[in-house]
Amino acid sequence: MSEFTARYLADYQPSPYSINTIDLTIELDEHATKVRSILSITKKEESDEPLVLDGEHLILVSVSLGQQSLSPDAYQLTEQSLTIFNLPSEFTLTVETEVDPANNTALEGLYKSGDAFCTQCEAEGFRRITYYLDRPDVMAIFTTKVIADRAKFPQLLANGNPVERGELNNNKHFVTWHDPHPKPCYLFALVAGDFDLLSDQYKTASGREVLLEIFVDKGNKAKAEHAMASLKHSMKWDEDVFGLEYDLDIYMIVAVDFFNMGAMENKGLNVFNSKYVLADRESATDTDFFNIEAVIAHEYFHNWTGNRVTCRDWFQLSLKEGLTVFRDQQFSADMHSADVTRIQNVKLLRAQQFAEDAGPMSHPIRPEKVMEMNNFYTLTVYEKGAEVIRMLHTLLGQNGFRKGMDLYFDRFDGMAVTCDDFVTAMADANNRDLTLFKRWYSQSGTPELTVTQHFESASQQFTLNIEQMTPATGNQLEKLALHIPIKLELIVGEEVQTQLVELTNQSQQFQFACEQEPTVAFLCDFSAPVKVNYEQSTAALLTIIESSQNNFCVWDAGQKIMAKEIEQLVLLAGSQPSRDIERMFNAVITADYDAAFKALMLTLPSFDEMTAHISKVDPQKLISAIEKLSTFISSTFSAEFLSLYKQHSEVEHLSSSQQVGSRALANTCLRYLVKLTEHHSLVAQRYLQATDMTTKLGALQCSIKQVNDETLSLLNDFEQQWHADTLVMDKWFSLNANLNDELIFERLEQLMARDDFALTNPNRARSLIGAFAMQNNKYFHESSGKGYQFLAQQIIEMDRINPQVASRLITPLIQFEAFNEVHQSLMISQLQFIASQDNLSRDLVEKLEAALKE
Ligand code: B3K
Ligand code: ZN
Repeated sequence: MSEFTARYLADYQPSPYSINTIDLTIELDEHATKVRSILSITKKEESDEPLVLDGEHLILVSVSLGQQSLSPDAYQLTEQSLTIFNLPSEFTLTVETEVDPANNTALEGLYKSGDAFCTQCEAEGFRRITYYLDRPDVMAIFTTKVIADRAKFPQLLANGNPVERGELNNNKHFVTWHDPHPKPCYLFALVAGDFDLLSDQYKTASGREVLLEIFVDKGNKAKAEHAMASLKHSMKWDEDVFGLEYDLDIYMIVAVDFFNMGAMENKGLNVFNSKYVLADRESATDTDFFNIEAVIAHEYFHNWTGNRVTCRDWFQLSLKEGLTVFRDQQFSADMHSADVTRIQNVKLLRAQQFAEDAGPMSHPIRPEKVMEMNNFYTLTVYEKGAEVIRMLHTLLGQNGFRKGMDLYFDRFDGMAVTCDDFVTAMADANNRDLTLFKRWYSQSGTPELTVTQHFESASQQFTLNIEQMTPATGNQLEKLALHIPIKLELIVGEEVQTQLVELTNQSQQFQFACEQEPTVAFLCDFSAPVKVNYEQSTAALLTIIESSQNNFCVWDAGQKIMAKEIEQLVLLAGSQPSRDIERMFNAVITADYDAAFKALMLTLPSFDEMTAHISKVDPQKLISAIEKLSTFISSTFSAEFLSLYKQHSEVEHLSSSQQVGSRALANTCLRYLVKLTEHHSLVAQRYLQATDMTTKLGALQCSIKQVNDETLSLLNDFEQQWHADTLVMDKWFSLNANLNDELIFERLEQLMARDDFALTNPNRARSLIGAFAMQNNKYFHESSGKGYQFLAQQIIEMDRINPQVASRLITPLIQFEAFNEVHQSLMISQLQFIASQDNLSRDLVEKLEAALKE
């Protein structure tokens, strides 16, 4: 398959050239945009090495050295590069290129989103705009002159501050931007369009005024208010918690509909998927509001962790991403309930990252081998990376962590550095030896802890024996012991002792003085990204639910009871739910929790969380087991659910955060109630009465899982009301993709034939194809293999349009090892079918090779 080569961390070499300044002039045109780039370049030391500039999908118009235009025999041009020989120690190079933004469906480099022009350069998109040293350790000062038609593109934006603007011939105008901070080219951005603008101001702690601007499609200005408030909260939080201020006079965010991922932290000019900017009560859910705040914060926090201090090479991606995810998680925890936020982080990690780490693309948070960099913007680099930072925070404490961050910025501001540099700064600032801890950066796979306990009543000594083992992963067979911080509680009656122990060996014993044998709440706050095997009785788990002071452990104990039940139902055909589940639900339903936490306590582990738990599971058996358990719970507790539901359906009198909790809890109760025919009518009732999107969508989500005559008419009603709102229609497509109905495959075909469906729009494609493959487990894993076949066909088509999106869609197929043999072989045959196609992208080839390597 492979005509593509891999790159290795071990081969890193600094560039022999540095670029001091780059002056860009970009004259925008749909199909023939002209880019002139003037580079001032220095050779770092005397050598004959030629200058090799990266460039792809470019038309080269001219190259000049100083005033001298170079003839084609003075340079070498390939599909990927422009090489120039015999260069002096300092020189100016002018390169003119032409690109075709309107046909750029990969959405990398310069492209069109609707009527606007925008860019996406991370990881290696700048080379689709001009020839350049496209690597993060080459940092230059950028000046960008943008030229475009005045009427069609009244707003012309780039990084930094605007320094000049004026009128030109042919109804064109220009704006020149200057960014005083040297930066790698992946942080370059340009936007041109005709937007509505929401402006505001922020005064920094040191008293500087910063202009804040959010650009959105015409008519959407009011929907940017929440994003603006979130931005101001983020700026304040980073000053308060880390002493970090913003460093330019202007901060701009542009929302576009066509975007490969969530958002991008370009210096001073973030470009966002409109999904993470636009919201109002009628059209966005509570989760949307939460996510917008988190993504706005994430991109803002990158200004220090990513932009001021950046990555030496792309293998170090977690340096900025793990750290910035940790920062945004801490911010969300401070803005909302810390416990609920933490539980949501852990759910995502266990459901998705554990699967990635057990699958064929398993890699350490600092990968060592990469074929296509875009394939490594993963849950491992981001979410597990954030867990690794969190462990440092746990080991060093808040103050120690802050000291380490301060030293990191003192040492490395304005530089491109490595993960190792970061951990060393943490170690030096705290006088700690973190050598062993650094293994987290090079070892892949999810460690498993096996815990046993022993109590000696004569000596009143309690012993915990903890062993660690990381299973071999595709790229690594040998595993070493890791440094693992474990928070735990020893519970004896009313008394709760909190401990932090550090596991550094394969196997270790920890002793505690206790008058009686305690119940252990293990891994409080999920203090390490590990799996735990610890045989605890249901009675012990119920004690934790009752008495632990750590809400993560309270929640996790409930999850363990439910997971055990599901596992029994899967493994023992014909078995029935046990009394344990009744005891647990009794305790939880009557407990005095806040509503958001109660909703989590009442929610069963998901299909994805369970596949990480039961090896080689038959997906259909798993689905039936979850269904059986939830039906049992529904009928056993229907009266309780009904009364909770009623109590939490009236929310007007509550504070806004209480409303969020109540809506979540009412939706959770409704999901149980709808399993009973006598309560079906509640769904339409709730849908019709709802005035906010969380409630409306909650009702529809119940309806599509318990399909009846009403379901399609509710979906039609929703479509009628929202057909003009792109983001809400994405939700509608996802609802359809999740229909629990045998006709789903016909339905998918009909939906894809609609005028408002297009594979060129990533949000829309993900909302249908992605939602089907990742959420509609019953039909995606249908035993005939039809679901896999559907996905494979879409991936092949998508790959010709947008390789990055295709490569993300393939995730559920390559993780076949989680399932039983029948399903595995059906999945593998679809992967082989994809692999047999011609001209596959590097993105897909890398994953197919990993998945099919035997
Ligand atoms: N840094 C970007 C992600 C770029 C992805 C490139 N395929 C967004 C973020 O993590 O903040
Ligand atoms: Zn990021």
